[in-house]
Amino acid sequence: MRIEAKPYEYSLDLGSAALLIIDMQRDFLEPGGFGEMLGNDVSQLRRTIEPNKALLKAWRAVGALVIHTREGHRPDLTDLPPAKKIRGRSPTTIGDPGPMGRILVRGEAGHDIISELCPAAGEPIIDKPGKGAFFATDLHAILQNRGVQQLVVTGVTTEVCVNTTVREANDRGYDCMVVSDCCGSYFPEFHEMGLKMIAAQGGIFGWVAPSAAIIEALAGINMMKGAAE
Ligand code: TIU
Repeated sequence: MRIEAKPYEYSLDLGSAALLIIDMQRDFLEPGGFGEMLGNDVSQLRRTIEPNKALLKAWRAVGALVIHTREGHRPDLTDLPPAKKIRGRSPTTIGDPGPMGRILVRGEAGHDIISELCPAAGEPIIDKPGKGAFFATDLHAILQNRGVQQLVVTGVTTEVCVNTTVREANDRGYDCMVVSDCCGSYFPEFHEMGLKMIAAQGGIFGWVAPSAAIIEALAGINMMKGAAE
């Protein structure tokens, strides 16, 4: 399956591909959450919800693997590096009571994935303590066990957790395609540069494509499946 992408077309093989949705969590995206509390404009992230919903629906329809991630920590904060706790000098930091429970703590409401993209039964959820989804998680093992070599990556934020994860994946040998309108940053210029950094130098970290190009290709598969049934 050929997808129009930057820097050149991506050859998607659904049998060895996973859709990896990064950190679409209430604390980052919802008004009144941790992200907004820090003064960020959550509308920059919320514009990714509808494209993610559409891509997720199309991806599920062809029966390919979906994996979700969440950034957060153990309730006792034993996996929270002191440097991460104090960085930013904010009066409210990770583990403190926030607008939607304790901030970025597993099991709290704000740590949950937004209802629009709620994981379905059987879709692995990776709880990660860092920005990259490979650090201190079993993501690589899960991908290896499922024979995954290609990652279609969406989520927030483009320049932080999406970029970090794609760089980690690239070094582990995965071919990543980042979905431009399904990623977002609180800072539009970082989003734009974050995408450019992926596809620069002949695809130094991977490919970038809009969701419409992927959904169109997936629709073609569903049409063929429908005709065969
Ligand atoms: N998921 C993710 O990107 N975590 C962040 O902390 N992002 C920020 O942009 N702060």
